[in-house]
Amino acid sequence: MLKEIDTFVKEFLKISENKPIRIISHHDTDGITSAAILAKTFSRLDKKFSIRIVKGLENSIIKEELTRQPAEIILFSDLASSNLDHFKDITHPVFIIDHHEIDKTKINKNTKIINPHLTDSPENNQATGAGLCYLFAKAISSNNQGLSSLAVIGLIGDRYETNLSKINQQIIRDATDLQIKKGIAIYPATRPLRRALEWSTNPFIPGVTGSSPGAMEILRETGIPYDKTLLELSDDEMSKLITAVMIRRTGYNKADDILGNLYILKFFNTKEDVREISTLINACSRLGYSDIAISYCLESESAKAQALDIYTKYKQELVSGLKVAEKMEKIKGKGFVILNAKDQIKDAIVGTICSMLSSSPTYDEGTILIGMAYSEDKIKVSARIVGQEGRNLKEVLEKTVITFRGENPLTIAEVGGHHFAAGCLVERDKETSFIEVLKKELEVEIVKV
Ligand SMILES: [Mn+2]
Repeated sequence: MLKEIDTFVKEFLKISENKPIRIISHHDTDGITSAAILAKTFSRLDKKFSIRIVKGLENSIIKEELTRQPAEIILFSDLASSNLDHFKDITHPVFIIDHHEIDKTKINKNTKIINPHLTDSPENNQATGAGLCYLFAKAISSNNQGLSSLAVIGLIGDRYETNLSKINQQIIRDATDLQIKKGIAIYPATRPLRRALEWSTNPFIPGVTGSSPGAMEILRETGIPYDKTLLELSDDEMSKLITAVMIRRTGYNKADDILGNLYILKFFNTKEDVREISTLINACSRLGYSDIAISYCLESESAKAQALDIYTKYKQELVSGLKVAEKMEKIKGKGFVILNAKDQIKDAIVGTICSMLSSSPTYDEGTILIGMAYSEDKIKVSARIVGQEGRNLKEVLEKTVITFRGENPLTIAEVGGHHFAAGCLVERDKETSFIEVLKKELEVEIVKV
């Protein structure tokens, strides 16, 4: 793949000579770190550029961005592989650095793409958007090797660490500031455990998450000093802690999920847990502060202060949101649960809350969890499934919306997502009628199974 990247770089530099670059990237951690790597690379080259971060590539966005051609050079990162239809008739090249599924037959001569799926060894070349942007940067200049830290953050953000391809191993080797330690996936590994445990929402530890006495208790029980960090634990302490957490999580669906490597990176000149950095970036971006997230990636001190502020509020929202969700009265049916949080849970986190609940032992495998939260004059609907098997959630919501549209022809409702996680927005004044249709759809689906 490195050869393909070299060719791509040459072409890109030639075409973008004397022209500003328009970077369009995805709003998750991988997309943000991708954009940050590109930004740093272009500023080192003294090139003019601008950045747009998007949640998804809607038709209108692509159309709007393409009008910048030919004055600007368009470069997509961590997205666009599935939007090739839109580039069918373009007369100027667009550049894409992405790792998502791609339909080779739709590539034309003006779409220049780096994508592991297009190489002769997709397995070995498996990488994240940020990883590919890093390789792009390194092909431009070996001085960019330090940007491998951002690639590692993207890697953790997209959960690629469990199965490291050859290319990913190489990126990790390049990151000389990175330290890896075997352990339990509680983060941050660099802060006192009494705090890290209390704030651990992923994994969720019953009786400990959100409870200061609960966090103290588990440490007392294992004989670990309260202020020790995960990183400082001896092997013996680490295994005691793992056992204690596992006992509390008995019955959880993905029990072995809690084991994993700790990734510690020197960032802003201090040791930071990469999982924490990744969550922080994701939180800022999802809450609408992608500019702060990118500046944070580029180690701006003022952005760091703002980012930490946003992140603290985000964590408080999560912990209180989980408590609200636990206590809340739910609409329960056979194989499904609807949590209509109204304005008690923020729309930006209702999906995350559902994901967390979907790994709790409270519900049977295959149960569909639907979270609903007000989002101004709309309602955000998020669907998750408990465990690894069950019905296609995108289809469930799509069918619901079709029926709902029958009764409300003017609805704005549109479904996004995939098999295991889907969502939609619906008008707030149609709350009751939407829930009725949704319930019917969930019940119908059960009968069919
Ligand atoms: Mn990605």
